[in-house]
Amino acid sequence: MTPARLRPPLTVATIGPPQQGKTTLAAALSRLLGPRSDARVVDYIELTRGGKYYREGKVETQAARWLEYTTETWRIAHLDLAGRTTRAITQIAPLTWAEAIILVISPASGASAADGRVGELLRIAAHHDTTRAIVFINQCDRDDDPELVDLAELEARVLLDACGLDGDEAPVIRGAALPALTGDDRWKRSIFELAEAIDRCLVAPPRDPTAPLRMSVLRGFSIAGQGAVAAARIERGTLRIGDKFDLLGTTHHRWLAPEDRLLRTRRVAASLHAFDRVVDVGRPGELLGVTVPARADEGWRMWRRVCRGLTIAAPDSLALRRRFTACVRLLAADEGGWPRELAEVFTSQVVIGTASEGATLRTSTPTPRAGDTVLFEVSLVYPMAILGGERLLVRRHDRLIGLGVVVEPLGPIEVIEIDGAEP
Ligand SMILES: Nc1nc2c(ncn2[C@@H]2O[C@H](COP(=O)(O)OP(=O)(O)OP(=O)(O)O)[C@@H](O)[C@H]2O)c(=O)[nH]1
Ligand SMILES: [Mg+2]
Repeated sequence: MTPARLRPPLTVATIGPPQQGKTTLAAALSRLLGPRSDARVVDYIELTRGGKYYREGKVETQAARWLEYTTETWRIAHLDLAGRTTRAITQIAPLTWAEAIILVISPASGASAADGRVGELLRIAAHHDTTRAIVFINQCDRDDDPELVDLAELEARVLLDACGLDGDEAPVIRGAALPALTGDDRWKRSIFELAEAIDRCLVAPPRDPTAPLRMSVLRGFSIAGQGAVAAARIERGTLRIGDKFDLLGTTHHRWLAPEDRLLRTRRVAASLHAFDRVVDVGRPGELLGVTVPARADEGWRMWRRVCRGLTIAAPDSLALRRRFTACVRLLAADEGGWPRELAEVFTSQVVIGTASEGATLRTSTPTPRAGDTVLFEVSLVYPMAILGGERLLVRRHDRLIGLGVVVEPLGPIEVIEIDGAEP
C-alpha cells in the first residue's frame, strides 16, 4: 500500500441541512481514520470552535473547517461546512475547491428538509470540480424505520439529480456518526463503509503539475515579525520551497485606501505547510500554507494584505483585469434563480475561485430571464486575475442566480508596478 504521505490528495466537502450530524461525522472520520496515518485527530469540540452554542450541548457550525485523514487510496482534505450560514462567501469560496461531496441527511428530516440553500451549494460544487457525490444517511441509530430511510434515500437521489450530480449512481450509506464516535462497533462499520465508498467511486479531476503555477488564496494569517501565511490550494503547477511567485489581486481591508488595494508583489516561498506537516513541495490538488516573507521595511504590515481572493502564480504568468465576456446560465426559478426579469444592465457579485467582487453585467439580450443562457460583458469594480475558460458564479443579494464561464478577457491589463523583485 502506498504510504499515507504519498497518496494523491482529494478535497471532499460535507453538505446538508442544519443539525444532521456533519460535524459529528467529520469528528468520527478523523477519530477512526486519522490514526492510520500521520494526520492529527481533531475532536468535535475543536471542529465546532467559534460555533453557536445551544442547550443540550448542541453546537451550530458557523465557520467552515478543514481536517485531514487518509483512506486506502486518498489523502483527504475534508471541508466541514455549516448547515445554516451557507450563503456566506466564507462557505462558498472553499466549496469551489471540492472534488467530491458527501450529502449528509437524517431519516427523520430527509433531503426534503434541504431548503434551496443545500441545492445552491450542490450546484456550486457541481459547477466546479465535483463529479461525484456520496449520500450518508446519518442518525440511523435514532430512527431506523426502513420506510423512512428508503424515502430519505430517494429524496437525496432526486435532489442530487436536480443539482447536476449523478443521483442514480451515488452510493448511499446508512450510518450513525455519534455512536461511531463514542465507540459502538456496529456504527463504526458505517464510517469504514463510507471510507470504502470514497475509495471505490471517487475520481480526481485531471491535474497538471507542469503548467505554470496557479493557486487561489482562501485566508491569510500573520506570523509576528516574519510576514504572513497564505492558505491556498494549488490548481495547477508545482510549488517548491525557494521558488519565486507573484502574489496578485485585490486586498479588501477597510484600512486601505481604494488606490492601495491592488497588490502585485514577487516573493520567495519561505516554507510550505500541508495541515500540520512541513513539506518541501506542493503538487496540484493540495492545500498549502505558503509563508510569504515580509521585507524589513514592511514588518507587520504585510499580513493585512494577504487575504481571500488573491492569486499566487508563477512570475509574470497572470495579469489583473477588470473586464471580460462571460457566458452565463441564469438559474431557473425552481432552481432558486432571480424571480423577476433582469434589466439589460444590472449589478451583482461575481465569484471566480475564492475571489468575489462587485460587478456590472451588460447584455444585448433584452430582459434576460431566469433559465436563459446569456452572453454578458462584465465590468468588475476591482480587478481579478482572469483567464479564458474559468468558471464563475453570479450572485445577487447573496443568492446564486447564475453559473457561467469566462469567454474572453477584455481591455487593458491593470498595470501595477511590481513591488520589489526580490524580498
Ligand atoms: N442520535 C444521534 N445523534 C447524532 C448523530 N450525529 C449527530 N448527532 C447529534 O446531532 C446534533 C447535531 O450534530 P452536528 O454534527 O453538530 O450537526 P451539523 O450537521 O454539523 O450541524 P450544523 O453545523 O448546525 O449544520 C448533535 O447534538 C449531535 O450529537 C447520530 O448519528 N445519532
Ligand atoms: Mg456542523
